[in-house]
Amino acid sequence: MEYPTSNKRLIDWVEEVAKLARPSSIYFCDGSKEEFDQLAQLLVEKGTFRKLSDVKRPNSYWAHSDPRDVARVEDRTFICSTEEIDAGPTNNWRDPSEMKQTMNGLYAGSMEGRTMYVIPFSMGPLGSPFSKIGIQLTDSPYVVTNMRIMAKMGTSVLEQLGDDGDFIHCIHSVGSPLAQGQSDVAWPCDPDNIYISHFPETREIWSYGSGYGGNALLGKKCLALRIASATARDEGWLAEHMLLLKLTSPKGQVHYVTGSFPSACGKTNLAMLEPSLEGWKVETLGDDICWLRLGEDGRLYGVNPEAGFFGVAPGTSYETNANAMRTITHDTIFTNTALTVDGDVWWEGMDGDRPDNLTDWKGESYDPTSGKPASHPNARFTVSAGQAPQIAEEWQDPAGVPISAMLFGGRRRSLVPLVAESRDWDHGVFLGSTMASETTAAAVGAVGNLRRDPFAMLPFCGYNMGDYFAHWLSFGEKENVNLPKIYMVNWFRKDANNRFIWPGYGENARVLAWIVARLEGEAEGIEGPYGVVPKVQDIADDNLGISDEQLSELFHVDGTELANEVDAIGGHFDTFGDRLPAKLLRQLEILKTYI
Ligand code: OXD
Ligand code: MN
Repeated sequence: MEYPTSNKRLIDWVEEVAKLARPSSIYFCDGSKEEFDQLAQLLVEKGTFRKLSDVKRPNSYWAHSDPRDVARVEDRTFICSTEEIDAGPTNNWRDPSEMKQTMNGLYAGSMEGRTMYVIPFSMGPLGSPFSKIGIQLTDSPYVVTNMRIMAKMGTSVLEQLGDDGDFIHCIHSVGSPLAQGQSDVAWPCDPDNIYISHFPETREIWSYGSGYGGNALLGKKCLALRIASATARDEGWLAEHMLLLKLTSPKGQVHYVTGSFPSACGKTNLAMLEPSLEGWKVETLGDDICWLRLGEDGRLYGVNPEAGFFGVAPGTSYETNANAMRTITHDTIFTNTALTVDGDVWWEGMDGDRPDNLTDWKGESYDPTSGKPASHPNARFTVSAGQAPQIAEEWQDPAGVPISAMLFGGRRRSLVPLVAESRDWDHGVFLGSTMASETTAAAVGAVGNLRRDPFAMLPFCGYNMGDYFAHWLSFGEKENVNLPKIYMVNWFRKDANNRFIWPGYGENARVLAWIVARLEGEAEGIEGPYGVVPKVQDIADDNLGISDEQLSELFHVDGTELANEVDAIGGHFDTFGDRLPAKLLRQLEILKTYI
């Protein structure tokens, strides 16, 4: 066959995988709009895609998955380092050669009757020192269409790779070969045999059995977080589960801010915030992943390595996230939402009443009396970031943007203040390493229901998390650096009646405004166990409608609860054994002095 590249490493590998998986043809993706349209048409013919109404949602498609293939599968996600200790206590470990043997068995003939697509893609702006090139081989045209939105892909990436460039090898098969004459299903997969395997030492990703989201779009969680975090440790940078936004004050002060939040803590909403405060502006650079490098001036520079948003649809409305709603009015792929009779999409939490005669996310006629939601709670939209009205113009700057502040957050009904500025870098890293979030909003009895999710990276760190903490601390040990300030935030404090005290959403701009005032040396604060917190008058005014008593509750740290937290952190730290940096234990000792 004729290849559109003379990169021998690439050609040899494509041929090797084809020999094993035995696709009926091989196709190199050029990344063009025509190619996308042709694949979308093919998916419509196969029944995977339904084209939405060109009046309601131009150039958009609806898909629904196999009900057994709806989300990332953490228990089927593996870090395959030579030594188990290098994967650490938070990851599933497998020996690399054993895993390859198992998966070679699964890949044998797994693409029969299908086309193997070759997707050259770049995470990060093409040619930027931040960027990494990957090649994904996949037998899923659904994946190709989503990858075209989520990453830079196609001919320009092949050109960048050149004749001898190296790349991250990514193999993906849905694991559903077709015998001759066998007709296909709309969502092929092999849900009983899913493997999402990472080989950080050889920078490879092997995925089998799932066609969905982070399991199958290998540039995202697999490459840009798990493999990139390990690469970043070796190369001296950071690959983080962070949003990236640009904040402009009424005085014209510009600050770039990142935020790490576990899932279901409003990360996409914050990235796309419409401030409630007059004169403030928020623009988006990224909603999920940020790569950070030190610049020559000693500041930390960030880029969003992705090109699109793969956002959760349910709960998204003009009220909660108007910018997201404006972004997805056209050229969007929806997966596992409900479908309306007039060819539009719908989900729980969308503005207005639920329309009649919906098709649910399983493709069946929806019965409103069933008590079940019409859209899957993890239903998604895939949309190009470039079409977001609030995208910052510099979002693809190859040099990245200098970060002023980093927010670490979680869902905590008590204890953790609305906002606190860490005392120094080590304290900030301590706050990140002890981040926790309540698994469900309805859970009672705080401590027992908490999941520790350090830096919101629990499912995404590609190596031993103790070493990851040490890597973060190492930035504070460098000379001539001017690192961002780290803030802990918590929008989710509740009162005695179990009601949220803080209104959140657009009002979170008040917290951002206080942070800018701190950065500019314009606000004082009060020192406490979590660092410096605002004076309440600096965060609230009469427009907010929260009593002074409630406001002070947002910052109250109860001694008994703090003592319990210190014990819980001790237990959390113990799991890392001798890989836990001593500096973090020192920080725990400091926290104890506040009990
Ligand atoms: C995501 C996640 O999909 O964090 O972004 O699960
Ligand atoms: Mn995420």
